[in-house]
Amino acid sequence: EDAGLAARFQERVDAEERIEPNDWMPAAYRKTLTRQISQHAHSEIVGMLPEGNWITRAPSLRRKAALLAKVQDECGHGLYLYAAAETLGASREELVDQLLEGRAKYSSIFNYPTLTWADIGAVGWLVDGAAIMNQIPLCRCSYGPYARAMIRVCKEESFHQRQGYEIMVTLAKGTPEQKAMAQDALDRWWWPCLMMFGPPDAASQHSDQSTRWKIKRFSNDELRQKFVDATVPQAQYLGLTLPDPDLAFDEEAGHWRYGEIDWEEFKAVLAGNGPCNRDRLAARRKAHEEGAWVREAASAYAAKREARAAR
Ligand code: FAQ
Repeated sequence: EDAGLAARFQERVDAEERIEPNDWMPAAYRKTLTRQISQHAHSEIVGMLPEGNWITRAPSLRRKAALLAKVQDECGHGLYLYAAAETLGASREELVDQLLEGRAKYSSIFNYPTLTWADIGAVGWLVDGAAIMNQIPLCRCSYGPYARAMIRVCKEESFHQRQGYEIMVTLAKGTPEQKAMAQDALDRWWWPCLMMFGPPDAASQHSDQSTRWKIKRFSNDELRQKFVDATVPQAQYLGLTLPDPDLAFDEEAGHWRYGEIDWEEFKAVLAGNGPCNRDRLAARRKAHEEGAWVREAASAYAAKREARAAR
């Protein structure tokens, strides 16, 4: 690769200029962004499944309407993200195949089950809360199409987070049984949510380069800490207990210190052995197969239009 072009590219990044699809970029920048954006897209699409599980069982019409809107938003996010990845030269088919064949990663968090209605509250509050913490800085990512997609995505995620927190408030201020359901959901989702931010900084293989390229603005551990600091007071307001005996406020640093994360569990989930990995991929494969007729009809229509235009 041309050293002059690479140096000029880094100068543009350093000057906070946005890199656009037709601009020169290092092959490794294109590759890492394609990886991150496609993993992010897959997460949105697979992320529809745990919540989709509760649409038909939402406790009221109002709850159902909000959940339905949230899950549809996630589908929309997945589609803009695939489109952003396509601007880097990847094809949608190739990316979807990677997911369906189990060759692509998506967020570990979506491999956990939603066992009760309270899980919908916990997912909105914590999973969307974590997603926002990670995505707000991505609005300033050096790659223009990704940064711009994140602006709208973050606005929608903030509605999702409030939707979840409001469910938690209702349950936590409800009957003792409802409060116990909320506590149980928090107990099960808390640690997996901390894992969403990725491996600890020392083990994060992509961090240094992605930071230099201004894809990442904060490290995995920095974002995890911000999330813990923001979430502890929310749990206190709910009157719920975070399932971490080591959680303590460090007066000097002004941060909540948390206990050891079980990285073995994280690795197992990434290796395909989480509680729902197989179900999630099976559901996506089934949806893809059942949608074959739509793709065929769209292609046939496109071919017909093309033939008509050529006449
Ligand atoms: N799960 O070197 P690093 C949502 C992988 S939010 C699975 O630190 P990087 C909204 C990582 O990809 C969730 N894999 O990597 C929603 C890499 O693998 P590779 C999605 C993980 O990229 C809410 C390897 O480990 N959000 O969907 C995870 O610098 C509710 C080494 O890691 C995004 O994707 C994990 N938790 O930092 C939807 C945000 N963590 O490629 C529905 C964009 C790490 O070498 C309902 N992505 N890995 O094989 C990012 O910000 C970054 O990619 C990180 C990882 C921070 C996730």
